[in-house]
Amino acid sequence: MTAPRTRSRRYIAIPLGTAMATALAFLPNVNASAAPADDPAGLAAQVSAEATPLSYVVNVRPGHGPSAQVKKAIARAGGTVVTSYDRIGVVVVHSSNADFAKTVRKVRGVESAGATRTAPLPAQSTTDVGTPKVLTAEEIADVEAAAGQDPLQPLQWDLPAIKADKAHEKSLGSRKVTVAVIDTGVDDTHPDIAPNFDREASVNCVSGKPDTTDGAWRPSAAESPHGTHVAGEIAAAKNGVGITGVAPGVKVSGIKVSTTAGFFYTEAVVCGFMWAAEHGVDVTNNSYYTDPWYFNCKNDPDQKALVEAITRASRYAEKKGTVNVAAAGNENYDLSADEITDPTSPNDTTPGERVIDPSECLDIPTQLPGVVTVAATGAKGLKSSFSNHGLGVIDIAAPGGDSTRFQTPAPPATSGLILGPLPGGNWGYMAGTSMASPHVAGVAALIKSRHPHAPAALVKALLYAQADATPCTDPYDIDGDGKADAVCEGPKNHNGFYGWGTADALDAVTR
Ligand SMILES: [Ca+2]
Ligand SMILES: [Ca+2]
Ligand SMILES: [Ca+2]
Repeated sequence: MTAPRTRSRRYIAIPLGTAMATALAFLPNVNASAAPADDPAGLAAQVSAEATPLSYVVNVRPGHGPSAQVKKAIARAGGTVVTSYDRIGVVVVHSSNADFAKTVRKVRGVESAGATRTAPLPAQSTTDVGTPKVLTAEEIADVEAAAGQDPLQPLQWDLPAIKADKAHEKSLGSRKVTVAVIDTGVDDTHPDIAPNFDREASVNCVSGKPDTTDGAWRPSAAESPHGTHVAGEIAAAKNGVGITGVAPGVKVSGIKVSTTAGFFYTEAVVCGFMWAAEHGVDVTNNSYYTDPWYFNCKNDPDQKALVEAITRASRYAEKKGTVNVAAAGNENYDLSADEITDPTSPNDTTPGERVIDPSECLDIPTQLPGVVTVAATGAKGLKSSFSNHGLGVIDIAAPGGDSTRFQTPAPPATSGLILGPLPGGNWGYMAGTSMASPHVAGVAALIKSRHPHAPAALVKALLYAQADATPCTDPYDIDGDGKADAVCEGPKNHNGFYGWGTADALDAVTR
């Protein structure tokens, strides 16, 4: 069973009623083939359509695009330019030359260059999707909504957890605010999403170059429901149908960046941030990490180039006024530790175990400067068992759900996971920091609605100042076996589990 990137994706999807261990086993069964064919004659580029090229980012000086000399060097090294983001100096290139990156790094004007994947471009298989359990008609009929609630709102314990229910009595957010979901695609035909969908700000960025074909932002039936769930958590309409999002009056768009097999590659993510920046997006939600490396180490020339490309793109978006919000990850890692053992990378070919220093090797985009890093909480308001943490890394916390056994919600809610829309007009539960990040993106959208001229830095400052201080949980023994499962460091109003605190939707609409 696989979910596009759901597994290690900070956004694991936990099927309804399933234990954590199963959810964490939600891996893409990637049957990637071996490395690109040997090319001793260096001729593969000339027949590149038939070869098995890799994709690269080549970073040059921002502002003018690659010089004629760099362009020539890229071609001479067997590269074909897919697209070029001149303002940030990031060029997306395909090449079948195994030495492509090494060769162009030596060219004057190239600041860094690296392969964005370890599996050849066409080689990934379609994997089956770990679809969360869909709520049945019977389960839906069993829910008794109060006056003024959407039918499934009684199951949404996550809304009162951030005072979103109270906030909605004051404001649902502004139609002038758009949150872009950079993810697996969004099903805008879903009745909870259609009323708030922003087509102008939606696109397919999977190749690294925007594909504006109508509907290209949607997931296919074989692809993950992840992005649709995330979009609904942010902005499901308050319309008498299904659930209510955190900011049900704002608009939401879909920027599809993952391959059918569920990989989020660097060139697609760069395209996503640039699209958001150029299309008036106020907030981006990023519930993923860029594949194939969980951590990108700056002392590796390939990974260094990936960090550089996405740093430039996310910074560019922030300068244009976009607040970038990202999930902290689902491995219960302490991201402020001296070292972490990562057994999962690269995840598109054969992973090897490596010990990394998280101050040198970044989980991107969540650890990039300026990005809002979100940890997950469960129905008891405690850090989710799986949520990554770390003093100085986590900025804020919000509901992402947890095993119902660990954190049981108060009735009438029945599941400790997060309810959201699924493609095909359905609703179901998922959990992960993937689900926490959209709650913060929704609160940021409410702040932006109230302060329409606020630059990104001010929206973030308000987000953190309004968050409800949440002291460390100490000891943290979430499974109750008598042994601590994580250690929280820092004071009440800024610590490694909850950052500045738990997001507050009511303050967002009243202050
Ligand atoms: Ca609704
Ligand atoms: Ca507050
Ligand atoms: Ca324990």
